[in-house]
Amino acid sequence: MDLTLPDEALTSTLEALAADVARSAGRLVVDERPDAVEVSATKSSATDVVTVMDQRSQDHLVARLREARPDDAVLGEESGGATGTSGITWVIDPIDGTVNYLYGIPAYAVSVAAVVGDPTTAGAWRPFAGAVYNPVTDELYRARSGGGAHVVVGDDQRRLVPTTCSELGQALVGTGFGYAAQRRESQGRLVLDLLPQVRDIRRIGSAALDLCSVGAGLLDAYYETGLNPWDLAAGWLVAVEAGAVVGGFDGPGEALTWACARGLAPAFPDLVEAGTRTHLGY
Ligand code: LIP
Repeated sequence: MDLTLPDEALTSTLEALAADVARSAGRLVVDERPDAVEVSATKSSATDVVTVMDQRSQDHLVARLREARPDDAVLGEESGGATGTSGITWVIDPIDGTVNYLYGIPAYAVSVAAVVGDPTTAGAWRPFAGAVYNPVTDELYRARSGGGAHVVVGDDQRRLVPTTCSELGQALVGTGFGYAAQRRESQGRLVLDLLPQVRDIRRIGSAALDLCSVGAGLLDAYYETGLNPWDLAAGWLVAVEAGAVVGGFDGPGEALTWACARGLAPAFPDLVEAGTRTHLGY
């Protein structure tokens, strides 16, 4: 699989495009949020919901990306992507943290990443430009390969730096749970194993924001099983470009995605990989 990255000029242009469209879709989902957000459909289970605004945000992103980059493919969480010929695919989550959006919990984001390779196969792709935008806090996380990672809030831009945590017992760890009850039971058993060995657990509800939080030093580590490429694409790049370590069994993917401060590797990945094998049978 050819994972050669575009040159610096194009990478920089596509980072700016990712930031711009993530921000405009984020404004849409906040400014036009219905007073009573309704569930328009369910997917893998009765609690895996889609709202009208998830689809509107995706339609907005696809239209903007197709207009700017007609030869690129688009892979999104909701219906309506696009095929392409350029070798570049946009991997988009129109609202990551949909349940938080439904309940009005201010921890959801629009996630947009340009990648090379096949994003449907773990280990066969990598992001090179991307942005994660929380429209409630107005925090825009952005990154490109070799360019570092930054957070923009209003007119302020700050370079992201992970924590210097190097002791598992001191680690504040983020994680998440799937939409299927049986998977949640297994994930719960894994948390039971971890809890006595780390500082504490945080369940924010958005993998994209969790990964950016490791890059920003708001969490020391994060892991989750069952993620889709759109949940992790841009956050993966932000965490790596900030200087954190990110991985999984064959790279970040559905089987397992983890991220941590450099000082916590290999202790943290070894712990969550062993726990995932034990409780989730990988
Ligand atoms: C969510 C992820 C989160 C996970 C949730 C859900 P969605 O994505 O960001 O980490 O725990 O189960 O998958 O469905 O809101 O795009």
